[in-house]
Amino acid sequence: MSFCEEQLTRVRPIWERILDHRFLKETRDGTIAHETFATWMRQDYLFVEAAIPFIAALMPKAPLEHREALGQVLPVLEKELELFRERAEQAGVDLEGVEPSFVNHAYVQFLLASAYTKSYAGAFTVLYVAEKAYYDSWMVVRDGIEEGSTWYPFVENWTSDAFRGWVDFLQTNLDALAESSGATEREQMAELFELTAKYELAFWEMAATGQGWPCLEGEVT
Ligand code: MP5
Repeated sequence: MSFCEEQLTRVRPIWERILDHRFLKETRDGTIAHETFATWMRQDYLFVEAAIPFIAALMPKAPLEHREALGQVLPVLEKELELFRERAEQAGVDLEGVEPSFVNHAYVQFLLASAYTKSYAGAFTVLYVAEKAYYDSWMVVRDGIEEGSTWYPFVENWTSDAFRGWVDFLQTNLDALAESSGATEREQMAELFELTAKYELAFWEMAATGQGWPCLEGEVT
């Protein structure tokens, strides 16, 4: 069994909760409240903004053969931000002046800390899990959402052949990195794998509940 298969099996209880999350099912079924989807949009816009420096911070550690692929992702992420702005305008969602929620803030700090303080293989693990979680999550939504939905362009973005190809690239290369890592390194990768899966679950929950910061609900934007 490859590293990714082994880890996806190990974290299956978390993964199942991600795929079963009401945010995804309600978006698929067209019953999601406009404000709930808007919360996800505002928070994920900040997350994607932070994903750009995360990828950039991986660059100095990346093996030469990964550089081109990582470099090509940066303009893709800029386009993704454009998609958020375009959809926000269409749906009357204000993306200005948004503060990250507690979960979003923690997740972004974790992303950046992985890039700066962990090995390349460790940070690459975080990248793979975040992207794989989005691919699998939006595939759940695709399986039922009406193509005329205002939110459909997000489905297209993360279930496209191009995105699937990117996730496949990450999986193949994460398996290769794990193959050439020692036991201690693999253990760290496994820990980062699980943590990222937990953050992904927490992110959907945050979007669905609109939870900001503990004990400060309503006092922050
Ligand atoms: C992604 C995302 C996918 N946009 N948001 C979360 C919470 N997890 C994963 O990353 P990308 O860079 O938008 O493809």
